[in-house]
Amino acid sequence: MSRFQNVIVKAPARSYVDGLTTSDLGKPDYEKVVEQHKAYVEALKSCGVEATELQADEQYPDSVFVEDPAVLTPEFAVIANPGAESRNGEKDAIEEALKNFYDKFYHIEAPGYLDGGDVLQADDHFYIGLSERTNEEGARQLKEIVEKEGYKADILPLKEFFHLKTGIAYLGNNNMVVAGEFIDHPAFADYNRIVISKEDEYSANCIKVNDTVIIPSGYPETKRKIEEAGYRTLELDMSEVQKQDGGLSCLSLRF
Ligand code: CIR
Repeated sequence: MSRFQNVIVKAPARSYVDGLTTSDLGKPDYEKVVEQHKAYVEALKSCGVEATELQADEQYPDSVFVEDPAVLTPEFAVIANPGAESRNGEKDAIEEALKNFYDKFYHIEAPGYLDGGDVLQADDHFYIGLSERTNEEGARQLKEIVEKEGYKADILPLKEFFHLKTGIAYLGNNNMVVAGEFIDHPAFADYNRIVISKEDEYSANCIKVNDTVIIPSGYPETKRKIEEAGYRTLELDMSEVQKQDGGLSCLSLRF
């Protein structure tokens, strides 16, 4: 798994508290999400990356979730076409920011829709989830782009998870963290699976940043399993992010 040198993050707007959510965890506390976001950015920096911190954008309540408007590889950037109408315009600011780092861009075009949260890269293989946000045409376009660039790609219809990466994370060295519908999914049968129980499902959305796996706090079993697999872990309180259906991966683009 290649090392990351950069991340892009975006500060939460005050309008964050009115963003999209399906959770019944209550309204997030703005001051608290600002603190949690700062801790997140500090944690990323402590893993050895440079952080580009974009200003909050009140017009887009969910724009803190920068993972969704783009898919990045070391060689090229794909500007996604986010499937939620209220989020679609987020892609413009992300493309602008990425121009400082990339020369080669692809775009997912309507009638194709795709959220970056539905895309998992494991070495030279992309897994693309079909969800409420990513349709077959969007997934097909991404598959065509990455295959043209020499990667492999599989499209997987999701049964329960909101986004593909809600329930799965790749740690490198063939180690895959899996929960729910992915535990026995044939697409992941050849990986060393680190299985997350139903009650700890939220912690399946973790991120490996260089030598550290960042996990949400409050999941001692997940921490133990990941450390047993040989990784150093770092825990972050994600309560206000979880309330808006977000997780650790959603809050940054890492490249
Ligand atoms: C949304 O519904 O779009 C946001 N409230 C949450 C997006 C989370 N992103 C992700 O899982 N990649």
